[in-house]
Amino acid sequence: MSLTSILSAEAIDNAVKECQAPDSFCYKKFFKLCGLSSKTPQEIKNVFQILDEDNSGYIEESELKFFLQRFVPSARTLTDAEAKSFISAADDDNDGRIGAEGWCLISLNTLKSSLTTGVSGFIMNYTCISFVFY
Ligand SMILES: [Ca+2]
Ligand SMILES: [Ca+2]
Repeated sequence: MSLTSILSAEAIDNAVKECQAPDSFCYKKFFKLCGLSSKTPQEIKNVFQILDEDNSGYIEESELKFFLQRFVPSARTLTDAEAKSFISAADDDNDGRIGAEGWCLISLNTLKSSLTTGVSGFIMNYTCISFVFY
């Protein structure tokens, strides 16, 4: 499975172009532009598994540095500050790496903030958490 089988190549290009300048990366903006925040929990989980290159079950800082390059090989690496703030946004259990649950939550929270009611966001989160745990 590749990222372009889940997300459109055009949307990925746009998302990567938006954060070409060092320290301009914002995961919320990126997830929205590349279309990840409107994907199903299953697809979001698939993206997580692609990004977890060594199949450790976590996205570590060393993998996150190359986050943009996983989407577009010619993209830049994330700066230390970007990688750290990305991790801290998704690191709900403070172990310094992103687990599937944290990944799902930040992906769907991006969507929730763009909905007019919080109800569907809650249902989406609930579905996602159930999916991760069961
Ligand atoms: Ca990993
Ligand atoms: Ca964590």
